[in-house]
Amino acid sequence: MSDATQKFIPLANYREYPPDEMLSRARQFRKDLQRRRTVRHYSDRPVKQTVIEECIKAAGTAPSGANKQPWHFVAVQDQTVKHKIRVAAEEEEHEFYKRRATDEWLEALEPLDTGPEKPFLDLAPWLIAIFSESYEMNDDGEKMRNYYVRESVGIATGMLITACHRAGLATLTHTPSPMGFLNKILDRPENEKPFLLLVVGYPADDAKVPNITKKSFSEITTFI
Ligand code: IYR
Repeated sequence: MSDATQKFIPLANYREYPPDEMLSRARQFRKDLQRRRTVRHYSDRPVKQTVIEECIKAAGTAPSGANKQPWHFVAVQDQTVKHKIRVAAEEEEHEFYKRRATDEWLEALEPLDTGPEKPFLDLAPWLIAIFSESYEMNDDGEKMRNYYVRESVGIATGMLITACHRAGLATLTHTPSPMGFLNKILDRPENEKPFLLLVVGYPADDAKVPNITKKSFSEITTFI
């Protein structure tokens, strides 16, 4: 057990694998992640809260600037709250598709076939709203700023998506813009800014995904 009065403690839980096992684990994990697709067609089949809890706990292990852990996750399964989120998101999305988006942006989205209607916000069993905290209040009521907030919350979100995938759940990183309505609906304080809305659940039986590919390894990598 760690003693909270000690400044440093031994690195107790690190595990080394023999080189061939290291490679096979890396390869296996890569192959498993390569199966992940962003899903927009969901089933309404329920998913146990304990699974969502485990995935959020996994996300909470993420590294963060000065270990400030500047994130908060609101996991919503309540139908009424999900519907409120849908209505507010669709309002913003109608504006986005009708007015805010540039032609270039709409052209970039064309392969995804997205639009202002977001039925998955009602259908999917879980919506996880991820908030980033640019500052926190200390016990004296002073603002204490956080550091590398977007990087930290981005890493935690990546880990959350990965945890959901490993559990056999599909996700959609949804970013209605602006997302201020999430503070109101979910009653979050002023220091929390919505980062994104993660839709989580089983894919619909007839779920389809866009016929798009990832960049090649050589395009994304340079070894020196
Ligand atoms: N937020 C809108 C538009 C949208 C934008 C990007 I960049 C995407 O990768 C996908 C969608 C929507 O959710 O439809």
